[in-house]
Amino acid sequence: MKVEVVQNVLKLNDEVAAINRKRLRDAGVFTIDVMGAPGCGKTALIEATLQLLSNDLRVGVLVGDLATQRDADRLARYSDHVVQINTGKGCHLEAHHILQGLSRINIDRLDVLLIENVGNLICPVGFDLGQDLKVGMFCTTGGDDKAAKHPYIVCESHLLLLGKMDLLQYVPFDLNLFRTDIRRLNPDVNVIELSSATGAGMDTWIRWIHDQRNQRLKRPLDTKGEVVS
Ligand SMILES: Nc1nc2c(ncn2[C@@H]2O[C@H](COP(=O)(O)OP(=O)(O)O)[C@@H](O)[C@H]2O)c(=O)[nH]1
Ligand SMILES: [Mg+2]
Repeated sequence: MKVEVVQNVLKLNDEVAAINRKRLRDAGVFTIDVMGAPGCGKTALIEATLQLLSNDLRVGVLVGDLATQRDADRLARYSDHVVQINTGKGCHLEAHHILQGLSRINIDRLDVLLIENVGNLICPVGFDLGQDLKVGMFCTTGGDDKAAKHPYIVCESHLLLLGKMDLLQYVPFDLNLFRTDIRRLNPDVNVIELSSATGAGMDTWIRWIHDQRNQRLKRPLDTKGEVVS
C-alpha cells in the first residue's frame, strides 16, 4: 500500500504567508512581526512606536492574544488601524490569522504594519506570516538566561530587543552574560537595548525601522522576502 508522507506540515501556512507578503508588498507596506514572552513589553513598545512614527508614517497593528481585546484597546489610542486577533488555545499567530486581519484594515492607507505575536518565545518563530522581518524581544525582568534557553528565536530574528532597561539596576540581570550568549548563538544579529517607559534607546529602534523600510522599498526581494544583494 502506498503511504503519503507530509514533507512539510507548514506548507499550507507558507502558501498563505506568500499571499500576505504579495498583498502587503503590492500596497507598499513594510511589515514587522514582534515576538517575545508574555509581559516582556511588546504592547508598550508598540504604543511608544506608534507615537514616535506617526508624524512620518501611517502605521497599523495586528495584535494576537488568546483572549480579550485589551492590547487593541491600548493601541487604538494611537492608531485608527488596529485589529485584535484572538487565537483561543493557539499559542502563536499563523498566516491565515493575518490574512483575516488584513481583510479588516485598509492596507492601502498604511506604510508600516506591526504585528504583535502571541506572548511566547518558541512557536511564533517557526510560522511565516508574510512579514518582511521578525523581531525577537527579551526584557531585563525576564532573566538573563532567556536568550541561551531560547536559541531558536535568537537565531531566526532579524533584530533582537532587550526591553525594560530602566529596571536593569533593580533586578539581578548580567548584561554581559546575556550579550555573550547572543553573540555565541547569532554573531551577526543587532541588539537594541531600550525602555518604552523612559524612551531610552527608542531613537535607535525608530531609525532601524526607517532604514529597513527604505532598503526594502529600494531593493528587489526574493520569493522568501529576503533582500537580494
Ligand atoms: N518599567 C518598565 N515597565 C515596562 C516597560 N515596558 C513594559 N512595561 C510594563 O510591563 C508590563 C507588561 O507590558 P506589556 O506591554 O503589556 O507586555 P506584553 O505582554 O509583552 O505586551 C506592563 O505593566 C508594562 O507597563 C518598560 O520599558 N519599563
Ligand atoms: Mg501585549
